[in-house]
Amino acid sequence: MYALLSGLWKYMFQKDEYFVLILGLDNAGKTTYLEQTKTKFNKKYKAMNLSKVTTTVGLNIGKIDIGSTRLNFWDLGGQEELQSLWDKYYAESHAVIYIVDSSDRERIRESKQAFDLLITNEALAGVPLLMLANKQDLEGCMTVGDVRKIFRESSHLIGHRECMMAGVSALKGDGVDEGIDWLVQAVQRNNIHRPPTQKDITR
Ligand code: G3D
Ligand code: MG
Repeated sequence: MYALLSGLWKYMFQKDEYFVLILGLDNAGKTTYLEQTKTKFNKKYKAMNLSKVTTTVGLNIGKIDIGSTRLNFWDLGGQEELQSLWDKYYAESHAVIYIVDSSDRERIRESKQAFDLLITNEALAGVPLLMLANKQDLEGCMTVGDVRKIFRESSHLIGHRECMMAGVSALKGDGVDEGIDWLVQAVQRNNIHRPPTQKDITR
């Protein structure tokens, strides 16, 4: 009886909380992606005008609830001088979303370098990785296949983590739901290695 009641209590008032880092170069679309995700998954969230998103200097945070799972997002500034702050968050994170600007051929190598640095960091070992080739709405941008080809060179560094690459348009919202659905399942599958924290929900 106790087990049943405590199970019900947990179902109703507790959530499994996961922390998700949103990383990528500045201008990749991280903040737009976070805003779009909050808009899609939080019924009550009053969407900001996505064209008014400004450069992130510190940290943007956001959360969404999917069933009894809560995802907390940390959208960190991507400018070179801010990238050195990324690893302060690695140990506490359960997943990484890495965003690439598919329309920026000039900086794709720079993006791959930043990516290589983060996935070889020990503190992120085994953490699921969602890679997003963003701005797919722009004509003439690199396709998901193009971006995949470049990042495939890093496949030996990715190791034994779950990894998915998908095309999205953070601005239009295309592909956002599918990625988040995958991520929720991936962090749950990785529960043994990175257990969630339990959070009492008061609202
Ligand atoms: P960041 O947080 O990674 O630095 P932002 O990136 O979210 O601030 O976005 C940088 C610029 O890219 C913004 O344009 C934003 O509107 C644009 N952007 C983000 N995602 C998309 C997308 O999917 N498609 C298109 N076409 N543009 C996108 P501005 O002009 O405000 O600098
Ligand atoms: Mg930003």
